[in-house]
Amino acid sequence: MSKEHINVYTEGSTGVIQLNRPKVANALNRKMVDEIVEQMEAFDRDETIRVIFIKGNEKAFAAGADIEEMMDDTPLSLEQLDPFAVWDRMMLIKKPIIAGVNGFALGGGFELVLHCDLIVAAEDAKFGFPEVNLGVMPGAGGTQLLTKAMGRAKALEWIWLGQPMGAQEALNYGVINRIAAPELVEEEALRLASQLSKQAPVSLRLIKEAVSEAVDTPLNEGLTLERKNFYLAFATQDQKEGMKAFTEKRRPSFKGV
Ligand code: CO8
Repeated sequence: MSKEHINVYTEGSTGVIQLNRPKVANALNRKMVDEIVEQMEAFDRDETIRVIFIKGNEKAFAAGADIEEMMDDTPLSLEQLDPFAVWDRMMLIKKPIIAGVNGFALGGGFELVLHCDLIVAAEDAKFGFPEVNLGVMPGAGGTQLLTKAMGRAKALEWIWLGQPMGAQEALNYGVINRIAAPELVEEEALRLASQLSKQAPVSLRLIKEAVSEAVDTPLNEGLTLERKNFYLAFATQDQKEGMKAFTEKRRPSFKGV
């Protein structure tokens, strides 16, 4: 199932994407981003998959966009290529996406992490936006997503200084979810995936949509969407099963319908 720049496999009902350009610290060239998003979309359509897990290797999650590929770009070539359209598609993935971060997640690599829903990182992982050191700035959502995650003052400081942030600091600011020993990151992420796999899939999708909406919309619009999704959950067999199981004092068995 693997492609040129990613390895793809499944662990139970978790679809795994491993970034695979180890010689360049998993630098993201455009083909690789296309492959990642196409695979996320394939997992999103696959009824046997409940959660998507994305990881790099022990040394690097991803060291950013491929600088060599990008260095001769011009405003016009970028406008014609529209390299960020594929990133917009990542925002439309409905299933939970977990990132497992060992080593560096820099620039576009950090932006890829910020597009995920839950982030498990090694205690020695490093996150950062070094673009300022290259005379550019984040372009795949970094200024917006980091600011929404940690607030303006700290986001501005980090993006301006271009220095990496440690995992503990990222955890303290609510940018990531969990820290683990480097060798246990994958285990922890897969445990989280397994827990999520047991939840009602339609509920998970509706919750993801509603929580994402909270970040971007005024409260009254977010509440309207939340209510609509709450009503919609009652159209599923899983709602009947979940509530019936509660009254029968047994564990529910969710089918995703
Ligand atoms: N692009 C291309 N090649 C890279 C990149 C990169 N981003 N990062 C590392 N490499 C290559 C190195 O050139 C080196 O290649 P070679 O062995 O042929 O010399 C190899 O990977 C290993 O790297 P190092 O020898 O430097 O390894 P170190 O362990 O000493 O350092 C670092 C690892 C800290 C990750 C270091 O390589 C580094 O600082 N890399 C650059 C990080 C960076 O500046 N990232 C931001 C890029 S710009 C960006 O992301 C813009 C985002 C907006 C668009 C997003 C679209 C995807």
